[in-house]
Amino acid sequence: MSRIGIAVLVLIFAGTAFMIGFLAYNFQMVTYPIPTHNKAEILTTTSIATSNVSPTKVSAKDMLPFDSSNKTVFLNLVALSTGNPYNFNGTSNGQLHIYIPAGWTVIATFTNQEGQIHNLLIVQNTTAIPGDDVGQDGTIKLYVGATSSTYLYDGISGGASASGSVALSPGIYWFCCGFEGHAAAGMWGVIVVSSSVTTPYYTIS
Ligand SMILES: [Cu+2]
Repeated sequence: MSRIGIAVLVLIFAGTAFMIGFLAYNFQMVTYPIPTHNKAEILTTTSIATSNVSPTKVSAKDMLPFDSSNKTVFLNLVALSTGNPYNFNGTSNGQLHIYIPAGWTVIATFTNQEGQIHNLLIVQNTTAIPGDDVGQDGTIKLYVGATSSTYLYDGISGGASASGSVALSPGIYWFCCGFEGHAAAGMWGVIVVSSSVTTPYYTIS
């Protein structure tokens, strides 16, 4: 076989191997952003008071993806199509707690695998639990898949993804769906930003 023929075969083989690796990587990133709720991950910490934030509870399976070189945490939230339709990663009603070091930036990616339209907001809440309009429960810090004028009725359809980023000051927030009534139906969790957190992690209660 000629050298050119061999070179072409090598290029085809290398290109195919690269594409398989690329597809496998993306499949993993989209399909397994955070493990969904299962009993093995239930921890005893349920308080959201910042004074109770304990970095000693970090274990490898509870870590969030992050890049410490630029203080960025990747929050991959998915509305799953199974169970409660008003869920993030299979959790509802504040079960999922995200802990982020003060001064870090959150890059949030929201994927909707559910049948209804949803969006993702981060709200600095002033009430204990969300009402029908989370804009009445505090200050909205991030809109993903909607805007400040559309979040009550707009979002992304099933199969779509959207993302956004925000730097949050120390405090307690909700991540929630802003579509009217969805957070009140359970589609919310808690973000704690604190200087007592050194590495991003999460717990599910
Ligand atoms: Cu929703």
